[in-house]
Amino acid sequence: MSFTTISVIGLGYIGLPTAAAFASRQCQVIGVDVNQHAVDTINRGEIHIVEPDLDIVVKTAVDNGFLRAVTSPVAADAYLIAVPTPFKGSHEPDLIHVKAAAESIAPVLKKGALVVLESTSPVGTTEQMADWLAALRPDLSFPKQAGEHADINIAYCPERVLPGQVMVELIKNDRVIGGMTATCSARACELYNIFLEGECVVTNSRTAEMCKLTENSFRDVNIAFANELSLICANNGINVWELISLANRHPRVNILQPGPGVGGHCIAVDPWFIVAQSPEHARLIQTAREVNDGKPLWVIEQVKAAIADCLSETDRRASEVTLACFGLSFKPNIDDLRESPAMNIAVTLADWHSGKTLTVEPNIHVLPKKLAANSELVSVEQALQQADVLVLLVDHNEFKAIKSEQITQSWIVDTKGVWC
Ligand code: SAJ
Repeated sequence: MSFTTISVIGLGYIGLPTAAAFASRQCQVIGVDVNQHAVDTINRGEIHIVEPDLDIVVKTAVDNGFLRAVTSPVAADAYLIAVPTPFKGSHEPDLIHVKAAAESIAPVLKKGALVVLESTSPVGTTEQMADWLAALRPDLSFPKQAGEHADINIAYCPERVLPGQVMVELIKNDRVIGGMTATCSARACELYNIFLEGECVVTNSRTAEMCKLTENSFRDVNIAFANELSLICANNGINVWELISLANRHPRVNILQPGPGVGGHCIAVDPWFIVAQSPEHARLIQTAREVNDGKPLWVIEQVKAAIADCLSETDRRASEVTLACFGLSFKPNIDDLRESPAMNIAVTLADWHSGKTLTVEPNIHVLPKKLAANSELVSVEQALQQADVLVLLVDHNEFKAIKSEQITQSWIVDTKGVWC
């Protein structure tokens, strides 16, 4: 095997599971992260993120000596870069972490090494990364200059795992491999085939970069279509969930589900990379982003209207009305509150409402700081007993299990179609 030691740069939601997958196949894996806390946690055989089944794979790998974490890179046969690519300013991609990763591995790169970029990236980033490495290591040859005979092989291979199912999808999903040369692709295939049960499908680096952006933009555009329908249906007195289930009976129609907006770190970000590079052509993709980003504001207006209705029908003051928000995470049955539209809606409502605000989130034990001052974390039962107005923001299993006779409230804003 041409890969004895594998280094994974960035030990987050993608890097750590990937490092653990290689280590579980008895490769020597060195994980690198600038976060000392993450490094210490992993070296104890524990994990600093939440992902089903990851803990046991990491523990076994560390206990058996196949995985260790460090804060700065050491020499390896292959490097996988899985660092964040956020956006900055007006939605332009920020490659600062990719650049820092390239700069950190450059001094330890040795002839024959393979460098794979996994981070979601705008088209051309892999070539840019190769240029950064080439500038720092003039003693080595790179694919752009030396083609198939380069000392260093470089490829792009996007991750496409679904949070919550990472340990299964990492192994089973097909991988798109975009090598800078045929040799680069072949070596990247050899690397992933160490643990992959899915297929490696080869293309060039630019197409592979665009493929990742396309997958998430496809989902965003389709969710935007569902969210737009939900606004149109609300105006016309139509239940959008019934409408979608009817339309989806057509053999060539498959509409996704509306919700309070699109959250997470991928689908709400990646389409902007296409827009930033092709603003004049990416009109549908940009509009979809705007539709999805606008949905939380519409939900907030719906809740304000429900409270106004409650006040006029019960002759009470706003301070006497109790509001309950069900769900904070960015999607069902997880505890991840980052980039969550549900969380933003709950915070805005708790700040705005002069009465009592309750929050139900079965996946957490303490409310985040920005909500703790204005809201109280309660159980499903307490919320159903005390609240006048119910707002369903996430379709957690616990909320789906509530029976219709348990709900006595007249004012309900249900963004996921669970109770209506
Ligand atoms: N959502 C809806 N309606 C739907 C489906 C999703 O409103 O019908 C919302 C969710 O509630 C959530 C957001 O969209 O707020 C994103 O959730 P998701 O489950 O669609 O996707 P992520 O962000 O967890 O993971 C996506 C996946 N991409 C695709 O399915 C094309 C995953 O495979 C990628 O690896 C991941 O992005 C990534 O890292 O890029």
